[in-house]
Amino acid sequence: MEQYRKLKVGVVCYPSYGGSGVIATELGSYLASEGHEMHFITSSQPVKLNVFSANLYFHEVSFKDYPLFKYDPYEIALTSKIVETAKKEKLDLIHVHYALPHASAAYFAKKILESQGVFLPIVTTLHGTDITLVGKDPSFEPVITFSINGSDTVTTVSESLKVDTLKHFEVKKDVKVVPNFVCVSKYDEVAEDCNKKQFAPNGEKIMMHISNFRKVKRIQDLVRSFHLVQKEIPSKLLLIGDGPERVVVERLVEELGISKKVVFTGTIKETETALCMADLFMLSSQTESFGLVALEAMAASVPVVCTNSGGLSEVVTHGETGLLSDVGDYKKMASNAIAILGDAQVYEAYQQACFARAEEFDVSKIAPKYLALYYDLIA
Ligand code: GMT
Repeated sequence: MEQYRKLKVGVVCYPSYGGSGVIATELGSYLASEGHEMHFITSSQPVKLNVFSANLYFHEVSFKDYPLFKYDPYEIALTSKIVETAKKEKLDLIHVHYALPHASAAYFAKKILESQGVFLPIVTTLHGTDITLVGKDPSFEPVITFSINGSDTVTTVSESLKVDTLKHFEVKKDVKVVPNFVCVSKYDEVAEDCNKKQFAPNGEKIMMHISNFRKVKRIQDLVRSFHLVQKEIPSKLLLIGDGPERVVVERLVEELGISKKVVFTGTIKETETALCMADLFMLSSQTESFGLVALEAMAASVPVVCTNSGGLSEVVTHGETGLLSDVGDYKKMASNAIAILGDAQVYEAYQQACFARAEEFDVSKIAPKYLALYYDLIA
């Protein structure tokens, strides 16, 4: 029966660190473990992809450099690779994560395949910055609008991102919301060999932030919050990740005289190995379509202090799993952090609520929603 047939799915995503690539890889890995063939078509091997697992395949997009090219013709190479892989592997459909340039490449590939009598339906998942930051730039907007409308199924990772998508683009499609997810069992497994003492030898509270250190994260705000918190509660701040804003943040840490209490670790591969050390997670973003890392923190039973921007309030329940405040209000973030960390009983209630809420977003509950969309599409 069509409904139970194992599928062959092409997956296009950014292979580097970042929520959209993580979601694509985790979804692919989960569906592969359920017996579906998952074919990743990416510029390099996605950081979390284990190609030695059954049913997971990696098809590298590569192209020859030529002196005439000022810019790499990546989108063309990706289109060709989708066409080649779809025919060779007999893909049932292609799922692209992030509109730019994945949805447009998929549409182009679909049209090429159509001319050869091959049908390849497209699922496009919009992740956030492809809509809220880069996507609405006039230099990209017409292509994004066209490729969203050219996709057979369009999903967003939150209600908030759906609203933004409909606001910024003339979308004629029904946009479905499929929230992001975590594999909660992963967070249970590592908790035991967690070396918190390395950073907090005197029992200090560990406040943590993990991101790509881009401007949109407003890391300076959370550093200023920490500056206030550490005056009241013995604490350390672990800043994990790397990116364009790191130098600016390092300078601010110096200026505030808190260098001994702030640790920059650089990029890590698995967030669970860090989150098991955290007492509180901080996210001060200007906008966040979902805030996957906040959900990961909750899966590790870590309460979240964050801004109330974008889809964060769909993930973090104010007063239960964390506290939200306006973008830029770092003093409120500090008082929120103190409110959670300062009372052991309150803290424990937050911790329990975090894990319970994260379980609602377990991969086993969310991945079937994508699978149902796939089956609808090929029916
Ligand atoms: O936050 C980023 O800059 C990375 C970006 C990405 O493409 O990975 O994150 C977006 O997608 C994530 C996964 O769906 C969401 O959890 C993030 O909230 C979203 N980032 C923004 O909206 C700023």
